Amino acid sequence: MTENISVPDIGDFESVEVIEVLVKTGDKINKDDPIVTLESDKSSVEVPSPTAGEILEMNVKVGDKVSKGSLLAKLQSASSNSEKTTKIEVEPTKEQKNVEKEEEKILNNNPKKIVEKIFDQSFSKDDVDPLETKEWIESLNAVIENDGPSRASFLLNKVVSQAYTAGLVLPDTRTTPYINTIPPELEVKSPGDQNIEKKIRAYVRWNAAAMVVRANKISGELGGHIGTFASAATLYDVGMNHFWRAKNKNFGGDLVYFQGHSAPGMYARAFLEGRLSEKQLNRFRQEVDSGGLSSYPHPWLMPKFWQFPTVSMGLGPIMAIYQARFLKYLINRGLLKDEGRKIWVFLGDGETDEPESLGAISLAAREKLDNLIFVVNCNLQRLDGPVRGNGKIIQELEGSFRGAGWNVLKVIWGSYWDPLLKADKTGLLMKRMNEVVDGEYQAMKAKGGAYVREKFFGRYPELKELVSSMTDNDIWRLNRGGHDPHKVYSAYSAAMQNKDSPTVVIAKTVKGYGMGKSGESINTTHQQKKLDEKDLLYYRDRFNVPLTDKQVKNIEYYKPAEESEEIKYLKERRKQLGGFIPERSSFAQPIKAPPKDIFESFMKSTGDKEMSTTMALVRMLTNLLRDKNVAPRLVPIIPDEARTFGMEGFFRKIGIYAHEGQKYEPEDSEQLSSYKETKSGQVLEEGITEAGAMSSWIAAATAYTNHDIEMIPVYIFYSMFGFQRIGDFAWAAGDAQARGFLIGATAGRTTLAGEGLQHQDGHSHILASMIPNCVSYDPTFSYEMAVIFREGLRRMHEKNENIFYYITAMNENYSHPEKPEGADEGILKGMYLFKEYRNKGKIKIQLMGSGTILREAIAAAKILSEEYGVDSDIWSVTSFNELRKDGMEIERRNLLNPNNKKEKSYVEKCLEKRDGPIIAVTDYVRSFSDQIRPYTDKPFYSLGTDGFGRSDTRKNLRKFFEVDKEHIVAYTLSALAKEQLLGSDNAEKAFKKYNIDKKKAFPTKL
Ligand SMILES: Cc1ncc(C[n+]2csc(CCOP(=O)(O)OP(=O)(O)O)c2C)c(N)n1
Ligand SMILES: [Mg+2]
Repeated sequence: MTENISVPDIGDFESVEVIEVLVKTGDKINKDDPIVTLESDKSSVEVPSPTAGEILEMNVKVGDKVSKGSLLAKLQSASSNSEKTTKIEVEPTKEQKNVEKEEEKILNNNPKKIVEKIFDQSFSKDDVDPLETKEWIESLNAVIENDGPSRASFLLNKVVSQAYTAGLVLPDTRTTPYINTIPPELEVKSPGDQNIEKKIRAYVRWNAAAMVVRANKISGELGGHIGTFASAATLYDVGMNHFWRAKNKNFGGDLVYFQGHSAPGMYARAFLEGRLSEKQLNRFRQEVDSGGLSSYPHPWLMPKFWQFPTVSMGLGPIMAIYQARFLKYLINRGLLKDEGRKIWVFLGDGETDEPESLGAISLAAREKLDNLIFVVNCNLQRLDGPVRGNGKIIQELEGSFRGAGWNVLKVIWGSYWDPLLKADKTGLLMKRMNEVVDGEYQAMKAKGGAYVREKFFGRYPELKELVSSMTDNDIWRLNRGGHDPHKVYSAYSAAMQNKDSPTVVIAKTVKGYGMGKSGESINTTHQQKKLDEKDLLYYRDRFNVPLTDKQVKNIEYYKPAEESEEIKYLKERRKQLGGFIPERSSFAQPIKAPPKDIFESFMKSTGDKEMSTTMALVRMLTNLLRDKNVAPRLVPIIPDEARTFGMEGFFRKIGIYAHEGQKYEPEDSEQLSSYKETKSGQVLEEGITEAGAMSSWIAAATAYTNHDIEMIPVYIFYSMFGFQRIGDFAWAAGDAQARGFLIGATAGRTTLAGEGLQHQDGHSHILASMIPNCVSYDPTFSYEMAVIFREGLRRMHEKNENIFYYITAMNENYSHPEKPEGADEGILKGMYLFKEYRNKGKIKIQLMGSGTILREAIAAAKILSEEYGVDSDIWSVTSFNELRKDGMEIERRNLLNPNNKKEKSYVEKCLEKRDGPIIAVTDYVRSFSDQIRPYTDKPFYSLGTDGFGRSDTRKNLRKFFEVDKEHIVAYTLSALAKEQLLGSDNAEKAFKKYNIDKKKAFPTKL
């Protein structure tokens, strides 16, 4: 059957140009293969074939203008029942009618267990009819006993629903009582040997503290922390012994984000495992000569050990959420197999104050990230004092996480409390637990058993009686959940089983646990890094570390013999779990860079056709999606700006990632660029969260090490909301050795015209330049963009260099010239000669420009030549930042080798045979171009956009910031006068001619 392929609905566009014809007569094509590419003034989009078949006739050629309905080609279709392109596969929604059955089914999924009559003792003094209450409770207990907890939960839910229907006001259910979520009867017991584990934990604790104390004997400058790991040791130990599976040839590995300042504990364990030597421990925080251990988790400094930089608080949690999401993305796209890997994240309770820590928790629940487990170590303290002295951080966090849809497991009380809770027939113990605030809980742990008896139990006579047979020491031993390996094991085990939601384990601990007077639960614990002899002896005794007094005084490490049961046990546990953690490695295969022809069209002139560099980049990406090696690995990431950048064509072409597919028919389903969400979607459409988008980018940019698959993330954002907004993430990305592209779009202080002060970026390149492994460019023309992008692919993804690219792209439309012969090398190094004026030949200047302002420089050069007889060499500077790096390195080499012949920087080499002063103009602050001043002895004048932006037309803005062609001409003439190469009257006349107001204040003051 012959079918016509016509232009589908392309939205509001009429008469758009055909810029590529991708098939020819006789070609056999598949459904959805692109036929042509259309380009409006804002975006380009491919038209896919609605069906498979053979092309009989092409009805358009490059340059034709088409509209909706225009005939593109005729096709002999392969099958008669071809589908319409716009048909959306709507995944079935959950049956609404059967909600009740569904609910019951879910609830019944819980294993039927014998449950203690957990409600039978509690009653309230406010109870007006205790008998009636008793009856209710007995009915509930009967159901639990006879039909199981699931049925009981179901009935209670029904009762609660009924209560709401009847208009009753029920208590706030964001939080549960201040007790463990898992009752003792439902705890899963650890299979480990508790005696050995306790010893191992004691040695790890000791060695961690000893390492910090030793470093501070060398110099107090070195710093370090003891109290944090001391509070978290059990939380880590249980994970290390029983849960965290390492990466090996059979398994991808769990990913653990360690809390930054608990690093000493990880080193101490690695020492017992034989992975780190005593010599290395002695070099804690002394990294300058190689072989030291980094202060915190820094993959850049310990690339075979640490995986995730976490110490800038808040970054770890959000990066981990997007890591867990990205893992699901890779699985849903068929790039990784689902092995049930988990992402574990450790964070401090104080750290949860960071907006980033909790800022994305609703995404984790929405995306059903059951591969994600947070462990919040609630030692109730941060650096200066209590986290919530007047409240309860655990309850607050429970409310936030439950509200967001997480599975919350509170681990508040240790096993020693179990008999007390059981014995309390009054309900007062739980009441007291609920009413005490964190400031008091902290003080109790600092002040001993007698104090607890008085302040905690002493509040109610019944409670005082409850503990009357206990000594003060017994009371002191009543432990917190986070220090009880049984409770921790049970919570981790439940977290591993949880389905369809992320889990948070909220564990209560004591900061500086075991440090006694020197730092247990006191406000100064965080900064304690020097223990004197007395403190050390106390610490040894507290954990029974088998060291003599002399060894303690020498602050020796303790490591039992290789054949000891402890070391054998510890190694066996790790062997069972597949290897060591943390460990960083990569077995990813490089991606072959695409053939040159993918970029070839960008090397030619666009003629009269105008476009922005953003559009050129989007076209490049569209072409790359046709390369079989590159296409599947591209991860376009956009924070709700696809339409701004003309990328809406990607929606339908490669789909937007949505773990649940698309449950609705989009409003624009008939259109070519309709909003298509799909489970295998490639685009990460992040919504309005730069921090989230950047976290996704980091996950993708480090997939080569975390998942052994090289990915090519391209994150496109408003350049002003890039480095300025998420600079700390970019720094962490450098540390993590991310590989990928960051595209600062709508860049340039005067190029983004109407959006005004908060949007106009004149400094992102300066911020980017501060990250050592970030390579940055400010290209003007599409061929520059193509050369830079191609090289980025080659360096990062084929040659696996640990660098990432920042490229600015603009939204100003203009025509692009052909690439000058031999320009490639200069484009990549940072500057090349774009054009020379040799008309009159008397006076010469070196004119440099970047981004769209290069075009002002080009226009100024023409005026200078034609009207003032001033010749120029015009340099397109693609990267002042790269030129600066080269200059600094050469200058240093020259200084180090005073006897050698002076080496020339690349800037010097370009300019040495050229005459005249330099005028450098950019759409960025002057310090951007000023960076290369030291590398030339020519007079140097820079023009830039220092100051706050404002909305206006590009023309007015460039006039305001004095970077338009008129200012370039006038300032150049003035510079030539200063250099005594030209009379000053020329400049004065130009100031008049161009109405340049000399009295106007410097733009930074306006
Ligand atoms: C973004 C950021 N701000 C400040 C710090 C400095 N800092 C390091 S630890 C700490 C207190 C941490 O308290 P918490 O999160 O409760 O951890 P704990 O040591 O109690 O486990 C602070 C303020 C940091 N590392 N990162
Ligand atoms: Mg804390």
